[in-house]
Amino acid sequence: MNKALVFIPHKYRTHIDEELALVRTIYTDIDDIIYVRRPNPKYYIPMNRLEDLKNTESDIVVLDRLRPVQKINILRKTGKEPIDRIDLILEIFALHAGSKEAKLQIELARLKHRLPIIKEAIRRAKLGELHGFLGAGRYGYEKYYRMVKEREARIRRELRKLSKTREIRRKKRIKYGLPHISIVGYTCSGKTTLFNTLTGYDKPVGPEPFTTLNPKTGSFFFNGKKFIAIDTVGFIRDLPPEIIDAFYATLEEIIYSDIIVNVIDISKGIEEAIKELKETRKILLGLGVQGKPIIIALNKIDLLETRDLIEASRKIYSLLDPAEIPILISAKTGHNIDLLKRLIDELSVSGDLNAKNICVEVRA
Ligand SMILES: Nc1nc2c(ncn2[C@@H]2O[C@H](COP(=O)(O)OP(=O)(O)OP(=O)(O)O)[C@@H](O)[C@H]2O)c(=O)[nH]1
Ligand SMILES: [Mg+2]
Repeated sequence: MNKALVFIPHKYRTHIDEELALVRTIYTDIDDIIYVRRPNPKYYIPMNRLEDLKNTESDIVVLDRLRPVQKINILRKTGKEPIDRIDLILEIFALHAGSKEAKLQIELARLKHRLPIIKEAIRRAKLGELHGFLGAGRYGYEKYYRMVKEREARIRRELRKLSKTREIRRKKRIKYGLPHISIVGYTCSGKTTLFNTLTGYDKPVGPEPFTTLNPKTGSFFFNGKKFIAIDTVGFIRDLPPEIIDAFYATLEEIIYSDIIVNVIDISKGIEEAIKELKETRKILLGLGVQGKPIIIALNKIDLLETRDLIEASRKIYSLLDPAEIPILISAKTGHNIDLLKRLIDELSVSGDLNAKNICVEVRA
């Protein structure tokens, strides 16, 4: 049984469940949750808590980015290497990675996250301050550093090869002129469920974050035409840049698609749905997605009462940009999926004008 003692920055207090879901994916138990209002520059963790940590059996989890110097200071003080938010996300990714490419991407992100800590260890060891971390003295660290750099270069070479293969496949698909639909959105919003419903696949779905790490392509027919659907890696708030970099290659599929379906879980309430909308927009913009029609698929409507649904959807519709076209669906029950297909079909031929009329038929 693995337990976590969680330090969480005050800024995450409004969506603590989402952050704790990350912890619960790896740990069976949470020992305690401690809010940190003003992180201590040297240790991050408040000084009055540090002494207790020497005796705890739990892992020290800090749901924030720890600077290398803070990590090493905590290690020196408590004898335990803390896990920060990036370590945690990478751990979850490692659990779910199936394809060779995803595994390499994660290993690369882990190495990149580890390098500054090794550098700091080398610096400290030179000053005679640190012995034994990673089982090494100064020369040991330097050797380890070189090994890590060599491994990093090898992984990059392999990834470049894999990315070329994917590019060739993508070009082939595009050559046949089939419309490409990227299914994007927050983690757990129901992207894979929708992908399965559209394509008839049976890809794993699940309530824990980051079930999907391998982008998957499938096809479906509507109106006698073939469409290509692409399932993608979920987004989260404050997606660490290391991870965006690592998954850029897989998220690239989004940039080359004709239509984007942004799946938003509307069952958790308006506030949450608006947050998901804002976060996903930010990430799409960061990826360079512009000028494409975006379908905002408000998902899991089977979990809401009609009255709440009307209220929530009205509120969200009022926030949408002209390029964002809303539709209410249940990926699980299949409700309005034919309507979604019609919408995709319209958008693929005639832009968004006719498509907008379809959205009037909100709920059959
Ligand atoms: N009630 C209900 N549950 C749904 C619906 N769509 C998805 N779910 C559930 O939501 C959870 C997450 O679904 P996934 O399809 O795995 O979500 P995802 O967006 O692919 O998640 P990641 O791959 O982890 O980013 C699962 O437990 C699904 O069964 C829906 O329309 N209604
Ligand atoms: Mg998924």
